Formats: sequence, structure tokens, C-alpha cells
Amino acid sequence: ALRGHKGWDAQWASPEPRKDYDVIIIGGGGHGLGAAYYLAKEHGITNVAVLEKGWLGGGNTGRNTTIIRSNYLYEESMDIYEHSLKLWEGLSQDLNYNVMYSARGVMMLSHNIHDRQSFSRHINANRLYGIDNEWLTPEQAKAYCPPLDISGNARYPINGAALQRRGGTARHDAVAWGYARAASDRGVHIIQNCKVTGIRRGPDGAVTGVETNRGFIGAKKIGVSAAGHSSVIMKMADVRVPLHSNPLQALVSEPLKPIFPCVVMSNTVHAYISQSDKGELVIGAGTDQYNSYSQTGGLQIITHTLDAICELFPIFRRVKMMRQWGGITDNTPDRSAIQSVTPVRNLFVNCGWGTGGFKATPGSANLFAHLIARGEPHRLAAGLTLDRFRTGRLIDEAAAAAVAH
Ligand code: FAD
Ligand code: PYC
Repeated sequence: ALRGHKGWDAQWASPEPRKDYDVIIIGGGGHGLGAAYYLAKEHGITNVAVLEKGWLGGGNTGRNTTIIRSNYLYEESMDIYEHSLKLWEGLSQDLNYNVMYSARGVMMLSHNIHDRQSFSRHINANRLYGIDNEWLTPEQAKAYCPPLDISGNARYPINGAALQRRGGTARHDAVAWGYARAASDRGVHIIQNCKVTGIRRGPDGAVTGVETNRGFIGAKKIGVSAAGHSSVIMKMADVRVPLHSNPLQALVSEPLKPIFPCVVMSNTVHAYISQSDKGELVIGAGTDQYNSYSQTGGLQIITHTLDAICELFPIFRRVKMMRQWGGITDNTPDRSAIQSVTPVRNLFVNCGWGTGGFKATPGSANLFAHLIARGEPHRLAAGLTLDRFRTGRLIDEAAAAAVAH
């Protein structure tokens, strides 16, 4: 079927690495590619390389369930996720690449009094901060998502839901490819199959470049944006970051005609679901509880998730599942991200997005570029520095993460 597909232009250039760069970004996911794009576009820094050990978007960017929302509890989080949501709204135009952002609404199910109180707190905090979020009765939830079982004898009864209408989904691969093309057009070097194996420092302690499977590449500044492998890379510069890496799994069903109009999440029973434009039900689980770098995950975790999906949506009980996979998430103790200078001069880190960083991609990339270019955090990311693990000013977003950890 692909025989006729000839003469397509490459979307981005694949040059040989230069001897050195002003900035090297480690990690060719959405965050790293986006940061390179904004460095070029907003800060005029184009002598930049993104080094990716595999293929672009082959990490969590291409493995996630693409849920986008900004309904977090604390101002530090609302600031960055709402900045991101606003960028999502114009991203296809900005990149001239259709990232298929679809504001179909994210509905979070409440099953008990605790959920209801917690959601009310989030809804109030969000609305006071100018972010949309509203409470739905069970009947309103069913009207918004007809396959939902709200009957009184349901296994997991529903006493309402929180709805962020501006939330939704986007096409994950397109985000990586769109940023890659736009960055490459501005002169950024995108180098795939280039694994960083060491970080070199000079006599004054500042970074001088990276060791890779393609030799040494010099850099005045280095930005690490490597998700589940961030702590491995930071260790190369003798920096310990407060992260633990766990698999997070997702799976997709056989394709169905359009049946599921929005995104539904239930933290309490560990499941979330939407329908892709190809028709597949896209379903995700809570994290596997053990630390691991294996992108597979345990069968019992997704079995548990499918049990929950079948109870919430009995109409899907006979649907067949087609593919399953895992990605390695980088989780901090307070479930908030880290975007920070480090004890090593000219080494910057963007990590800790854990189970929830896809939605942050444009905002995080935009503010990480600012941090690298200026050497200090943007106002909207000022709370996310490594310092908080010393001062104790943690940002506890475990509830808003909405994925069981
Ligand atoms: P990645 O896309 O993982 O990019 C990091 C890159 O670094 C990788 O490509 C990797 O190959 C590369 N790398 C690692 N080591 C090296 C090295 N030594 N040298 C060179 N390159 C290296 N978030 C949401 O907001 N909504 C969701 O619905 C959602 N669902 C998820 C579902 C699953 C199953 C998973 C796994 C995650 C989910 N997330 C979700 C989280 C989200 O996917 C991530 O937080 C986000 O994609 C991280 O993007 P990134 O660019 O930082 O990382
Ligand atoms: O952060 O919204 C989220 C999310 C949904 C599924 C995985 N993470």
C-alpha cells in the first residue's frame, strides 16, 4: 500500500554533528525539541543540537495517552500548565504543523465523599485563578459522556464529576515532528541515534560538552530533558536529583466507530480513557509500583485497569485490545516537575514531569528555553527549582496528578 509513497521531503535535516555548539539538549522528546525550537525562535540562539539516543518521540512523548488539562491545585502548577494550555491552543498555527489539539473536555469522575471534597477544592482554586473547571451531577456527566454507567447498582458508583472543557488531547507524534521540523528550519541540528554516555567539565567546574557513541561534542551549555533517564544523565555530572523511575502503561483497543466524545479519568479506580481519531480506545493505568527501566510493565496493572473500564463502561466489555506498552516516568516526591539550574555551572535540568508531562510540553519547553538562555528561571517556573527539596517548600500535586502512584 505504501508503494506509491515516493519523493517525500524529509521533515527535518539530519546533519553530522558539529565539533561544538552553544547549547546541547539531551533528549529528543517533545520537551527537548520544543526547548530547541523556542531557543531559536524567542532567544535567537540557533547553534543548538538536540541529541536523541533513539528516534524522535520514541520515549514518553510517543507512548503517552495525550491528556491535556490545567486543573492543578497550586499556583506554581496552574501557572505552568495554563501557560502550556494557552500555547496548545495556537500550536498548530505556530508550527504550521497540525498537532491535532482537540479541546473535547476532560472529565474526572468522583466516586465518594472524599473525591467530591477534593474536586470541590480543585474547582474553587482553579476558578479563583481564572481557569475553567466545573462540577457536574451524575446525570450531567452521563449527558456529556453517554457510555458512562451512572446506575445506582454500578460497581463503582458515581456521585458527580469535575469537567475542564478546555482540556482534551493532541496527536503525540505530531508534537515531536512539528517541533523538530520547525526547529530544524531555524538551524537547530537534530541528531538521532546519538546516545550521551558522559558529561565533561572543565577545570572551573563548568560543562564543556558530552561524550556520545558518536564521539565528544562540545557545548557551552547543556540542557537535560530525558524524562525517565534524567537521573541517569544527571549522575554523569555527579548531580543527584530526587527522582524515581517507574513504568507507566497504556493500551489501545481495536478501532471503533466514533463512540466516546471526551476524556474520562478516574483516579480512584485507576483508569483513564479517550478515543483516538483512528477509532482506538486509548486506555491508561496507574504506575507500576517498582522502579524499572523496562518499557513493558506488569500484566496485573493493566488487568486491574481493564476491570475498572468494564465496570465504568459496560458497553466496552467485548471490545478487543490491540497493543500495550510502557514508558518510564520520572517521579518526584511531591509529584511536581523540576526545572532548574544545577550545582554544575551551565548545566540545566528539566525533569520530574512523571506521569503528567505531555500536557506541559509547549509550556515547559518554552520556559526551559528561557532558563537556558538567561540562566535564571522565568517567573512562571520560578517555583519548580531544585531548591525546594532543600527548603521544604514542596508543591504537593499528588491528587491533581490523577494517576495512581
Ligand atoms: P521523552 O519523550 O521521554 O523524551 C526524553 C528522551 O530522552 C527520550 O526520547 C529518550 O530516548 C532520550 N534519552 C534518554 N537517555 C538519553 C541519552 N543517554 N542520550 C540521548 N537521549 C536520551 N502526560 C500527560 O500530560 N497526559 C497523559 O495522558 C499522559 N499519559 C501517559 C501515559 C503513559 C503510558 C506514559 C508513559 C506517560 C504519560 N504521560 C502523560 C507523561 C508524559 O508522557 C511525559 O511526562 C512527557 O511525554 C515527557 O516528555 P519528554 O520530552 O520530557 O520525555
Ligand atoms: O496527567 O492528565 C494526566 C495523565 C493522564 C494519564 C496519564 N497522565
